[in-house]
Amino acid sequence: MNTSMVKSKFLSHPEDLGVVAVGFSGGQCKPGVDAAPSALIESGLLTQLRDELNYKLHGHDTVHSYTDLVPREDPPFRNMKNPKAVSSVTQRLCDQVYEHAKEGRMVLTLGGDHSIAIGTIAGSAKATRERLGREIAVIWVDAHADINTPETSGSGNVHGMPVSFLTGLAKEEKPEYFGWLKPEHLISVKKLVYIGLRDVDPGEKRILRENGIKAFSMFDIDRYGIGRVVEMALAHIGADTPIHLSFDVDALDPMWAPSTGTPVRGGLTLREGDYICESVHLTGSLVAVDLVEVNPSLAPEVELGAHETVRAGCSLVRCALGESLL
Ligand SMILES: [Mn+2]
Repeated sequence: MNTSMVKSKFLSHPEDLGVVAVGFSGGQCKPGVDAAPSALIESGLLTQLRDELNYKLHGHDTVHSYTDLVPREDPPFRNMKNPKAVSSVTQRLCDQVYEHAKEGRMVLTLGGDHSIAIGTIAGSAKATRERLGREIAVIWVDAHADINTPETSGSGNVHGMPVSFLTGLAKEEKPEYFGWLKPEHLISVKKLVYIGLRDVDPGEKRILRENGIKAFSMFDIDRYGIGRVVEMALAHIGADTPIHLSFDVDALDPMWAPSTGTPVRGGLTLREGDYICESVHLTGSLVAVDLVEVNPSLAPEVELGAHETVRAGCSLVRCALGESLL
């Protein structure tokens, strides 16, 4: 048993934690984010989850690099960079997450860039449909909406597109370019909630508006406070829905998490980030967590920036998995 007093509503083995460490950075152009899982593990995250939160870990002894899946030639397709690599890595990751989730375990994925959420969310959506006959909700905590389609994206980096593929707003038939995503892998735009947005492209603003997607930006957090925002986000999802939390460390202000590929000022404090994770844990509805975009090699001008970012990431994960202050 873990020490948390919260009873899980949807996991048959809530004390079992499937860990998938994803050393992959192909969804964007800056090397280093693939080193995050090792840095998080070396700083003691998994030991803490085992010894302090009493989880029984599964799959934690390997950091996956997926080098066998990265083709020598991978030219852009529909404006996407490294499309074949990202497609096949996320497809494999989908299977990995699915294998844990179908056993009724909590699943923790350590990224990696945010493109990997295509795989993690697809895997947990499929397993939850099969196991419980339910759709999952997704809480996407991020400075960015990551909902560009290949056509609206300026950069072509797939880490800015995962939500459009997961909601079916972006479609592709060819299996080697995300055509492996089937209806059982997808999520509803109605069960998607953003928290922390502050750098949203014009095309993405249109997509959010046209699809009525619930999004709480930093403006809303300033206006209502983090407590009320999380309450409204959870009310939107509804009490009887399994939750997949996808947390991009760039949601935090660069003051707390400078070592990330696309930092944006004016973000969440570490406590606000922890609070989101603590609150989601308290619902008892959490079935999976992603922590992404920690890049220990990027820490411009900030002494110990990488160390601080890794520490912040560990804190977020521990809070989501049941650590409490008292
Ligand atoms: Mn992101």
